[in-house]
Amino acid sequence: MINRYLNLSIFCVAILWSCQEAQTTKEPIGSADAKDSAANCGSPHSRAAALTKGSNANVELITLSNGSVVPATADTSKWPVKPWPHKMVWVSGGNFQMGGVGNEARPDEFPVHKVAVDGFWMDQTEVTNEAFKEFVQQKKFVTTAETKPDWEELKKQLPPGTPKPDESLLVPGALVFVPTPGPVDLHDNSQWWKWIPGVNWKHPNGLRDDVLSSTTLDQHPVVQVSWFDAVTYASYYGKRLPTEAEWEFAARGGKEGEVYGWGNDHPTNNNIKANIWQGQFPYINSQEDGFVFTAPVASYLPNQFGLYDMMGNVWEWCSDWYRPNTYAMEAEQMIAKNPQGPSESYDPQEPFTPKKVVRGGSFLCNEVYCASYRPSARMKTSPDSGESHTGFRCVMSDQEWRKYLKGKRG
Ligand SMILES: [Ca+2]
Ligand SMILES: [Ca+2]
Repeated sequence: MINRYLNLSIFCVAILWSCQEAQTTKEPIGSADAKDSAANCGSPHSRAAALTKGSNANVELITLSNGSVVPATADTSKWPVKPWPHKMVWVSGGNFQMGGVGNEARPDEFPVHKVAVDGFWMDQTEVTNEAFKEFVQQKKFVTTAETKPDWEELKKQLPPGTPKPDESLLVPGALVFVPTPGPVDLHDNSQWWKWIPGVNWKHPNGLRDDVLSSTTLDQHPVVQVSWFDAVTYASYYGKRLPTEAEWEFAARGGKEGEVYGWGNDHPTNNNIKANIWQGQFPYINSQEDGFVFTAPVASYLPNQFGLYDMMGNVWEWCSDWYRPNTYAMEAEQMIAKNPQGPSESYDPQEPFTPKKVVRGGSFLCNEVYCASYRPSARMKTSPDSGESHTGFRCVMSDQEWRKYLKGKRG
């Protein structure tokens, strides 16, 4: 994963792309295939296709009193007493083996170790644009991507001696995925990540998108939100971000020891379980799952806990700092109880940049590039970075829920 500024060369690219963006405001991007795909992004037709393809069909869903839609087989007998928070599900705590399963697991997912988490409420879906819109209007909130970068803060994340870029380049903006015209070296992600001035949650994929003036993207997950934005949103509603232990426990949906959130069967063009990338990354998206970019939340079946899109669609911020050896530290205990992560971040790939954990993969994940649509997959992003494939969802303990409810009732 990348940080807000990747490296200073991105600023030069930003200016170039800004010009291209201005000239092609109404034009799709990338290859011919990607152009068609971009035009279809988020259409009702795609949503229907996604819901009825492959083995997604034939699961009975029921609607609960708090608006949550869960599998009819979900066990709500252990949920706390009503009232339940709106569109959240109760994840009964327990012990589990946390860490990598299967051949796609990476070194930072090991050692597998025993973890215990207490029960908690979790948003059924990623936070939507509609919900974030309401929050922004109520709180008069301004996100990180809408503010001018502060060089004094930025330089702390860069190798000592890095020269300051020209002041004209230090403008609000964010990172956007842009399909490439053809095959590229997959080791260089700056080829498909572009810094675009003016991009933020209101214009998530480029200046042609306008979340505020249209309802088209209302049910899509909010993106281009920094970790700080996500924390502020969560606390406004008496919630918080999940720890990565809570997130992984929830993502497994009770299926311990299985590779994916839905079991062990590999995702294919005929086995559609989540919004990921099909085709040739990052230039041809064959969109068997119905979407090139984000999908409306809950376009695919939930796991057994009633949680949607824990795999794919957008990465989700967690509360923990990232370190590749977090699990080695936790494994020193017989059982790690409600682990909160390390006190400091360290990413050997970018040692000067503190990073928070993100989980679950996104619409960009595919088996060739990252295969992070797995409960155990870990990734990291600097907390000030908004990206077009990163969002979040919130959690709260039952005690936090009762406290919030009491406060609201005054
Ligand atoms: Ca997709
Ligand atoms: Ca997700």
